[in-house]
Amino acid sequence: MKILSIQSAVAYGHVGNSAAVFPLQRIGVEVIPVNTVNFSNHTGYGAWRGPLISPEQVGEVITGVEERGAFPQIDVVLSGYQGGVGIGDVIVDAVQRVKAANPDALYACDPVMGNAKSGCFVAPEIPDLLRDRVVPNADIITPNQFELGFLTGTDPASLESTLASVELARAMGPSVVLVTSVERPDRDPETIEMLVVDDAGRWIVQTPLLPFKANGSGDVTAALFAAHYGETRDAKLALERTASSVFDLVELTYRSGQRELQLVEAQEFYANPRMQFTATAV
Ligand code: PXL
Repeated sequence: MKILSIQSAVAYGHVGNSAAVFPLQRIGVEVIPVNTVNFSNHTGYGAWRGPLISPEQVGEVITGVEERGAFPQIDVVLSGYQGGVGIGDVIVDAVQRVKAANPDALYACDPVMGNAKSGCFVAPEIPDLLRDRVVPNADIITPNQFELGFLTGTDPASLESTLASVELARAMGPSVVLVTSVERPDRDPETIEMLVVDDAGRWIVQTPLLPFKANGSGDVTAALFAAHYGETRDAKLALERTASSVFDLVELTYRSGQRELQLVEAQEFYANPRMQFTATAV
């Protein structure tokens, strides 16, 4: 399995490609990382240094990869946080060129905008760009419930309204929607849920709620799900593997008392997920 991953990179800590690449490599995926920013650290600290990489420069790197003859072997294109406007068009263009070289390739888009707690944490133009130009070209999207609401102009809360919003999102283009944090009002308050819908069915999984949110956990979730789905085309299995690995990663991080994901420490949890959670059909 080969994944072209177009995301941010940070020197200190783990978000974007700096969160996605190692877990993918650890499960045996050959990753081609193309970086869209080169920051010192994630923006959650409120201060950071280092450049955005211009859309032209990102496009140049992708074209160079194409010139090596890599595109026919790419199984999945993965994108996440978009540092600035302009990158979206570069990603869509790369997706179209990869699909021309390999019609079976999938595009997995994590439409990073923000979350219910913090609101929108990307540049104000990004959400419209994701909705109007990027998501319609995706096969897989991995929004949280807040992002799903923005993409579809709805306010999903209950399981029923979340499933309805997912169908609106699927009508925009993607056939696979993973909602990475479902917080329905009637859930067990000690749990958090992830939900996946594809052409074959709809599944939900509960994991214990941890009193803690580590930046980058969504990036690992999107990357592992894209790899497992790309490999198996089995949404239930991909969901269970992803939930298992990400829960153990975040729990290990929580127990460590560190702010940054303990990405390397948790390596066994990606390679051999414990499969401690079973998804149920909904
Ligand atoms: O986790 C998403 C993300 C990606 N890239 C950068 C970020 C963040 C979130 O904080 O700051 C640079």
